[in-house]
Amino acid sequence: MRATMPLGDFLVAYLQKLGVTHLFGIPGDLVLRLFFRLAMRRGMRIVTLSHEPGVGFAADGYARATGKIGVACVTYGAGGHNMVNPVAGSFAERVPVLVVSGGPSDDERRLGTLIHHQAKAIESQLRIYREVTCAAELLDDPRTAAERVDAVVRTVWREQRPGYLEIHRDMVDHRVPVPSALLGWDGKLPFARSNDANVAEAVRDAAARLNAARRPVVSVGIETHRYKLGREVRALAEKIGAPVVTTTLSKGAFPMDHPLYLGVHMGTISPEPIARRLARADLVVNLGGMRTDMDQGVGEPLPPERSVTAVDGRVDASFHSYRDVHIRDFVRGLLRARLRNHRARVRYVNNLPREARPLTDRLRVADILRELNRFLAGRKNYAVVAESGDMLFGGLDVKVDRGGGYLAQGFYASMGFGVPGALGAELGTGVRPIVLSGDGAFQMTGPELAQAPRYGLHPIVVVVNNGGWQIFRPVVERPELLEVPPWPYAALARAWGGAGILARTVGEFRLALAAAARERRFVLIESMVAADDLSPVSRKYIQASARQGKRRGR
Ligand SMILES: Cc1ncc(C[n+]2csc(CCOP(=O)(O)OP(=O)(O)O)c2C)c(N)n1
Ligand SMILES: [Mg+2]
Repeated sequence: MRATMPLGDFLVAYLQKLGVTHLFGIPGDLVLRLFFRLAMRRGMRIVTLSHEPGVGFAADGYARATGKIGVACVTYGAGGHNMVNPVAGSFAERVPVLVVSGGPSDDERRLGTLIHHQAKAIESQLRIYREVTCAAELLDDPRTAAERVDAVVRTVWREQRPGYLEIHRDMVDHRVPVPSALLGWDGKLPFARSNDANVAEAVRDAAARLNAARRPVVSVGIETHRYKLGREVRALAEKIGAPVVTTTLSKGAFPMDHPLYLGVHMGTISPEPIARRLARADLVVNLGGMRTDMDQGVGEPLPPERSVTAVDGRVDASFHSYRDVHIRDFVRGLLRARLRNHRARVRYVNNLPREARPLTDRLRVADILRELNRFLAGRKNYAVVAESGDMLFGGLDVKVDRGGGYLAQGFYASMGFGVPGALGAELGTGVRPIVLSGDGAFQMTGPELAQAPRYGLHPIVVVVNNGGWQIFRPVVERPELLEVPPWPYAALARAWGGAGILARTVGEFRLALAAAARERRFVLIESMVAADDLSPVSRKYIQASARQGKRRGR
């Protein structure tokens, strides 16, 4: 970085300092100059996909998997508006994504006519993004532009939420002064600081409750993953010696092969042994889990007197609240505290029927999950990405050993995340993803798979073909409204430059996975199941949600 530089060059240099290796985007005339500035830099690759939702999900998947900021560059209006949904998902699930959008120049705006891609006002897009980001700026003043880039990115990092920068096309080559603090900057960004006295008191309070408890449970939430506390949380759980659960959103934030790991807790719709263990718990220590209806299984929240919750920069212990206590300082404080080890005996809850069915039997959802577990057991270097729909819940029964990673939109639950999210994750980490997707979700963004060969990516995509949006089948009166057209998924994969395999039986699915492991290209396994075959958790969830809807509707 130099004391003054063109804004476009500054942005690239800044992102490189942060260690960003890939940018995701689709160009347009209002962002063209910036786009090519970003793409010209050595050491930074620009990855183009077919549709902006794919771009947003890929940047999000990259950020989730690498722990770095995911950057998406789009054109103004048509492009920016197209990407609102993935960014809203990043906001809801605390993913640090930076959206960079182009826009019309000052001269164009002075013409007094509407400008192509504009919706209501030129500022509309900025206003929309303000709603789904933690910081959003239109960089229209060269004097402060660099400072504001830095401020937005620092907020993104501190809050682990998306940010937005709008750079109109006449600003890209404008020389801007670079704040002197950035000239010798090492590229590191700080997380939020806590109030030390509050931390000490929160830790004392929580430690006393933990030591007095007889059957505590530790719930590991998504903030621990975003704030890079994996090692510390593991050490803390071992020090407490209590069973550990995750939520749908944080699955993968605690190693699934750890002896203290019980499984995913979803309130009343959890698998029986997990629901029972939580019901019996006299204290639940929630480390970084947002309170969402998904985690409570469409049920009642945990009674405060039986919980300690550290999330969003505060700790609530029963009815006491401690402000300015960041999860990092809280976990580290507890690690230093004197804590009793409860020596709980924990058995990972496996919900799937253990017995493999005859290989010639027609494939069912449970077989897909069990065969996948069989495939993954002991293997390294596979990550699992679960799409919304039945697989969001079915995926909860998949066990990824050896820290392979697990990604899903476990709370915002937008369909379409799976394939592009996996492409972004693989680009960032090199770990081969296995995507679990319904046919409906695949019809939204699955065709981004055609991009995989260009980037040397080789995900394995399991498309569960049940003919429609079948998760709703148990609760609708007219199932024909849930149908989607029958795409030739396996044939499409072959046409797009990958391998396509059709699996109708248990044995065919097992062979397909084995073949996929040997294949260097991407692989799509079209897995035929009956329209009324759902994972047991989905069935419970959709029925509980429908009951909730009826109660509220009264
Ligand atoms: C973008 C988006 N639109 C709509 C929904 C509502 N929705 C949730 S699951 C689902 C159907 C999923 O169908 P499919 O992908 O085929 O999975 P299945 O449950 O049939 O296995 C829909 C429409 C959503 N979650 N996201
Ligand atoms: Mg389906």
